[in-house]
Amino acid sequence: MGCLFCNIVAKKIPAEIVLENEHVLAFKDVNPQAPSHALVIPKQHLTAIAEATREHAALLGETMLAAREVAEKLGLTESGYRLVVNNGADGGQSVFHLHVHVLGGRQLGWPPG
Ligand code: DGP
Repeated sequence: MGCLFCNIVAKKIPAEIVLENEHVLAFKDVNPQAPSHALVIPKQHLTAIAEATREHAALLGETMLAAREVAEKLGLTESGYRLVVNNGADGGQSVFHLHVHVLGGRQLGWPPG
């Protein structure tokens, strides 16, 4: 079956797409933790931020800029939002294709649970 998020990029698994360009895809999280919750992923498979090297610098930049654009599209720029990257077991990562969570639409707590 391969990687779940690679299958979403390949449109083999449906998702509610918020933004797509040459480098990244953004779609609504299937299990939202806030009124607005989207995921931004590089189309190129990268397991986790822990696996990133300088070679991925441009791709990571594209992913972060896309997260900013997604937040704007979701109407979160004025009220504020949070970008989250979970890494590994203690970080709570459950899908091993790098993704940036874009969360907003309510007051978010700190520190996270
Ligand atoms: P993380 O725990 O940081 O690895 O987040 C993975 C997120 O992916 C989690 O919030 C739920 C979401 N997710 C898992 N499977 C699917 C899916 O098939 N479609 C969509 N849209 N989101 C998914």
